[in-house]
Amino acid sequence: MALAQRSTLKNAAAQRTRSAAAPRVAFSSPVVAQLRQAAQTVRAAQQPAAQRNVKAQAAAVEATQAKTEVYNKSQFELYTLTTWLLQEQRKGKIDSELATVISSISLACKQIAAAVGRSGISSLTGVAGTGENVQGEEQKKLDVISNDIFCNCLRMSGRTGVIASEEEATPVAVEETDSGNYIVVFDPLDGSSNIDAGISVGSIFGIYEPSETCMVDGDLDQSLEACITNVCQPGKNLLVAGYCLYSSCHTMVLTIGDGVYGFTLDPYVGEFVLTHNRIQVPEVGKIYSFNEGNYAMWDEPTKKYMDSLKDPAKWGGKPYSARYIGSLVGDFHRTLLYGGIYGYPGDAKNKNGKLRLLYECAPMSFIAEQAGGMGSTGKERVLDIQPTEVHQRVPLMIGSKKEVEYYESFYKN
Ligand code: AFP
Repeated sequence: MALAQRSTLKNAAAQRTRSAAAPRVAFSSPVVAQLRQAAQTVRAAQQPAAQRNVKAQAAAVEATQAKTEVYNKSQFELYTLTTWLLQEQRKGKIDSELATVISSISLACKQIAAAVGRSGISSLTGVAGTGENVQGEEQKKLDVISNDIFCNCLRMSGRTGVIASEEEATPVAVEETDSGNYIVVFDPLDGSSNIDAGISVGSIFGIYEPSETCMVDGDLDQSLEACITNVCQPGKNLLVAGYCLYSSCHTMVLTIGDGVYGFTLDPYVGEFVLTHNRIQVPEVGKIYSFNEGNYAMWDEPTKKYMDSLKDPAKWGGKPYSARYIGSLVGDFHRTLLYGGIYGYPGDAKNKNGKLRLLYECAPMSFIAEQAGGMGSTGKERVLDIQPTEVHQRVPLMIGSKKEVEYYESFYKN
């Protein structure tokens, strides 16, 4: 496909200035004192034996201990996302190309975290003035900025061939010069209606291998169609899925199909650091996260299910607790760590609910399954659904295995 034609496929908005707080390294005083003491005792231990008095000899013993202690504590040892990716590469679980794509996404998330953190100060709150996106939702300034950041990082990685974003009407082919193999689907800033109140938001992404080439020389329509075919893959084909939660701390949760790992952004070092090793969602959890404002529009099985959760007689006097942020990444992250269920069912107005299959439900379901949980529409496994369109919506019930099964049971009876 000609370069000019490829360029017409892309629809990224103009790049905007970003500013980030300059990271500062700060050591707490007890740590400094400990290091000084260790250095003194090491110096004492290095003196020739004859010059040492009894006190110095005691210090020598202490020095060995102090050295060992400082080392064993490993208080300055950081197991970063980069280190983790290198280890997984060494184990043969991913190749360097895929590691590069994940790294470029982590860079995008760091940039978005900085933009979100400073949004109130840098006048990044409010609507973009670009009108509605393809979903019919008004774009916030940070929606546009986050989409730009994601597109730029992926393009510059040189390993991405096609990108599909919530904020783009159609999938975008990366220009030939920067193009690579992988297909990346993403929602750059989910929950952005929360942003002006400083409430948690997040980015969600999934990575696929192309199912066929997107390069159809000279024919723009055919190229676009090939891009759509490539992007419309069932979630069970995902190689990688993840999200980044921008909140009181910024956490990237990731699966490459072998367990789920969480990395928290260390603001002083500027790196995601491994903090959650092999996350397992509890099998049960008495927290539900649904927008109950839609209750009257739900179907009978969903209403009966919801009524049952609130019936104290059914649960030994203590019904389920409700928690709902209205930000999928935040609600899902809590569900993953504490257990329970997040649900966005279909209703009389929107029979497939609100959430998008490709870049919300499928990646989150892959993560849930990898953590021992489930992702279902209530009637079928989300990862088995073959998408028919890029922005397709499906109902989503996700979280603890037993809780999702309990929801499904209302459709079976
Ligand atoms: P926004 O990005 O427009 O805030 O939508 C967020 C979202 O897609 C998802 O993050 C929430 O779980 C869901 O919508 C909340 O929808 P309701 O406002 O209808 O509860």
